Amino acid sequence: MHRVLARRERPDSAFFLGSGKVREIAALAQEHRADTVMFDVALSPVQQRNLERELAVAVLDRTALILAIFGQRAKSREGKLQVELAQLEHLATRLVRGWTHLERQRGGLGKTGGPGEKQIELDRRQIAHRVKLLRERLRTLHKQRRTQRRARARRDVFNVSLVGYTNAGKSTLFNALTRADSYTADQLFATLDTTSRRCFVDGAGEIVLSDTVGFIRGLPHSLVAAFKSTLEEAVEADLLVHVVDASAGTRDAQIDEVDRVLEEIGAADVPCLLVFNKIDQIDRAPSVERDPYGTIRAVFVSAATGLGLENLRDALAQRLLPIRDLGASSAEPNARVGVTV
Ligand SMILES: Nc1nc2c(ncn2[C@@H]2O[C@H](COP(=O)(O)OP(=O)(O)OP(=O)(O)O)[C@@H](O)[C@H]2O)c(=O)[nH]1
Ligand SMILES: [Mg+2]
Repeated sequence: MHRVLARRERPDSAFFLGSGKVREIAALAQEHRADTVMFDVALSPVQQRNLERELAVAVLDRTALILAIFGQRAKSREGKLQVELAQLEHLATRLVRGWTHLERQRGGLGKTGGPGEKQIELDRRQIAHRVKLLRERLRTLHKQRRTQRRARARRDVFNVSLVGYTNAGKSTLFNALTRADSYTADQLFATLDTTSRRCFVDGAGEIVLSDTVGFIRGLPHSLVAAFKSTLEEAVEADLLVHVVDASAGTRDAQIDEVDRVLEEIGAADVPCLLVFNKIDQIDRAPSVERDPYGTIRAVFVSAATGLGLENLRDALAQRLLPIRDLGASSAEPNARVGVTV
C-alpha cells in the first residue's frame, strides 16, 4: 500500500484535490499497478466520478470503506439488514450518468456498473424496491426489540449501555463484567450488533448490560442513521458507561467525537459514567474522579487485567441507586428519555 498526504485549504469541488496531486496519484497508481485508490475522506458523487475517470482505477471513499468493514462484521439479522440498507443508500446517490466508464475496468465495482442509462434506470428501480423492503423488515425487527425492552423495563431492571470509540475495550469490559464471551479484537468495529446480558452488581441489584457498536471519527451521517435503532439501546438506557482508551494519543478527540454522536442520536441527557480503560498501558492513573458533590464521574480500569473493576462496580451502584429512587417516586415508573422514531 502506498500512502499520499495532501494539504489543502478547502476541498476542490470537482476533484477534492488540486490537479497536481491528481496527476501525482495517477502516476503512482500506474507505477504500482493499483486497482483501487482509497480516500480517507467522504467524497461527493461528482468528485468520486471525476477521480475515477482521471485515475482510471476504482475510487473508494471513507464512507464506502467503513461500509465494507461493517458489511464484513455484521452478524445479526438486524445488523446485516442495516448495513445493506446503508450500502444501497450510499450507492443510490452515486448511480448517475457517466457511471458506465467503470465497466471497462477489471474488477471495478462489479455489480454496480451497467450499459447506459437504461440499465441505470433499472438499477435505480431495483435499489428503490430493495430499500423499501429492507426498511419494512427493519421496522418489524425494531418493534420486536422495543417489546423486549419494555418487558425488561417492567421488571424494574436497570439498563446500562457500554458506549465508546471503536477499539476502546467495550466488549472486553462487557465480558469482564458479565463473564460472557463477546467477540473482542484489535480491529475497528469488532462489534456491530448490540448484545445484552444480565449481571449482578452489589448494591444496585440485577442490571442488563449492553455492548454496542463503536463510534469513529467522521462516521458518515448515513451510518449513524442506519445504526440508530441499534443505538436506541443506548438512548433508552438508565446509565451510559462511556469507555475510553486511556492509552490512545487521541483520547480527548475520541471522547468529543463520542459525545457528539450521543447528542446526535438523542442520548445527550442520559446519565453517563466515564471509564478510562487500558490503564495497564499508561504510567500512572488515579483510581476514580469525583465531582464537587462526591459523585463518581470517572473510573480508571483495565478490563484486560481486572484492575479497578471493583471501583467500577461501586461507581455503578452509586450512580444507579438515585435513579431507582427517582423511578419509584415518579408517577410513570417507566418514564424514559424521549426518543423520536
Ligand atoms: N492493554 C489492554 N488492552 C485492552 C484492554 N481492554 C481491551 N483491550 C484490547 O483492546 C482491543 C479492543 O478491545 P475490544 O473490547 O474489542 O474493543 P471494543 O471497544 O469492543 O471495539 P469495537 O467493538 O470495535 O467498538 C482488543 O485487542 C483488546 O484485547 C485493557 O484493559 N488493556
Ligand atoms: Mg466491541
